[in-house]
Amino acid sequence: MSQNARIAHPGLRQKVMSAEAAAAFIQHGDHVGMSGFTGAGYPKVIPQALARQIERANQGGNHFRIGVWTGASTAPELDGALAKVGGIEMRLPYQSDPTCRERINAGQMDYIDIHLSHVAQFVWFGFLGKLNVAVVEVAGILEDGRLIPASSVGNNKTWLDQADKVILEVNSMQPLGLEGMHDIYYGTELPPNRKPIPMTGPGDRIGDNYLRCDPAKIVAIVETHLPDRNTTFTPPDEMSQRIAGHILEFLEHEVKKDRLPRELLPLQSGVGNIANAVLSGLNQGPFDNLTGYTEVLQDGMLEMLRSGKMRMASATALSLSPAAMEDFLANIDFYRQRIVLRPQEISNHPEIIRRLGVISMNGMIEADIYGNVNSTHLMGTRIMNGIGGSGDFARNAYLSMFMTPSTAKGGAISCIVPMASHVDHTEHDVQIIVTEQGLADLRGLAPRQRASVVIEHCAHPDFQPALRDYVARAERHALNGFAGMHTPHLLDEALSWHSRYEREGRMLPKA
Ligand code: 0RQ
Repeated sequence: MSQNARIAHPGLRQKVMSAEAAAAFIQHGDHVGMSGFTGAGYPKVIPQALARQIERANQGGNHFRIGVWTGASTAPELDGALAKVGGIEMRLPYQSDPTCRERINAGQMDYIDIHLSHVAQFVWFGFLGKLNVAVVEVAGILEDGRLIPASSVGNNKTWLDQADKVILEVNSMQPLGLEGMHDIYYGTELPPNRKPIPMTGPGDRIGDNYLRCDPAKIVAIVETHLPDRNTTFTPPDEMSQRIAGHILEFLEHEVKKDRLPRELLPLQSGVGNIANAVLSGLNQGPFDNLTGYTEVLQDGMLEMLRSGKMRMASATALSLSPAAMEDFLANIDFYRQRIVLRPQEISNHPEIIRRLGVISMNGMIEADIYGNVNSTHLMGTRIMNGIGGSGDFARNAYLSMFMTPSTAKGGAISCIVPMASHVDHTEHDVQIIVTEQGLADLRGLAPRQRASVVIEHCAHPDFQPALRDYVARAERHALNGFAGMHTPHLLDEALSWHSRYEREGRMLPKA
């Protein structure tokens, strides 16, 4: 029996076993709900033990594959390990693992890209079938069986509730100071019995500090002492600083126009270096008393909390570099007063995002001249990561911004194109597009006005003449009676930039 003080429930101490023994509870064909969100709070040893079992079974001629459902992206120990042995039949939702990406794009693994706020309710509704097993990392187990959540909450509440069998990893490297930082809301009902979610400010606490799970369902517990992924961010470069500069200038303008209060509105910021740089910019900017209502809390937001620029942040996961993690651990009591970690069905809830009036800032792959945004597919067919929570926020935000460098692959690709090769966020959900060239404010503009603003403010000068020429010819084509003037296009040519890139490695012909 384990003497681990983090497992205070006497009955559950009897369930401690090796990762190999725990993984053996997972069968071929199972749907497995795993914890983990942007490299935080994912199980670290059971997926690897399972991968070894899958590899052995498949070498023996069996066909052992499972469905993997998570909060969002995890790490090499989970997605990477299972994908490498071909153990994932179907993966959902957001992922960012190179091996998963390769297998999905090679047609060897299915992937369903679901809005992050939809995942839990799809499971409650029964839309995805039965959840067989939950594998969830926690920081500890109380004497009464309640669970101290780890560095992410994600869909854990739903996995623990819906799965037939539960396996826990109790990770003693997850700081016990996390206790009290979480807010697990248990008031969600199914339609037609839903009630308003009683939250009016980003820091409101409306739930419990702990996750609940029927101890009778817990079949195995594995003890670990391992760190989260803790990716390092590149320091803001000139490109991301220019993008951040345009956003800051725009926000100041909105305050002057009385369309935003001086302390702005709650900020949501997506994954990656540009998002992080924008927050660093805001940390040096003129605004004080800011708040965050986001899904993933990266270094930039932690810095703002530390400096006092931001007074409160709500998220579903921490995604910190090793240096930021050190600061977080050293000052965990300070941060517990200022951070609330919630289930992703709440951090990304359309009702709350709309009510709070969130300012949403996410990265994109490309935008077209009319303001449709592609966040997920390279050249229209190859998945990069997934839509994540960008759609939850963009459609419901007070202000929805998308940002990207104006070109990619050394200038061979324009990120402003005649027609997006895949659309995640339609022209109806996108208000502001930002590149290092400038910012296009599309609010209140009709499609042809939008095209002009996007090309003149955001496109790289190397691509502006070709984009202007495309629009001029598309309008002539429409005026000659061959197409509509609402969103003029040359349909045979609209995606020719992408197909030329696929053939020749560049979007425009050689001059
Ligand atoms: O490929 O590494 O081979 O060169 O795409 O590009 O510039 O590294 O992008 O890290 O800022 O991420 C949209 C993917 C941007 C991210 C996306 C190539 C480029 C490179 C990646 P290489 P960068 P970033 C909150 C919200 C969706 C989810 C979301 C994302 C690679 O922001 O996943 O917002 N967003 N969630 O060279 C072809 C183009 C390209 C291109 C770039 N136009 N065409 N290739 N690349 N532009 C978080 C969660 O929801 C969890």
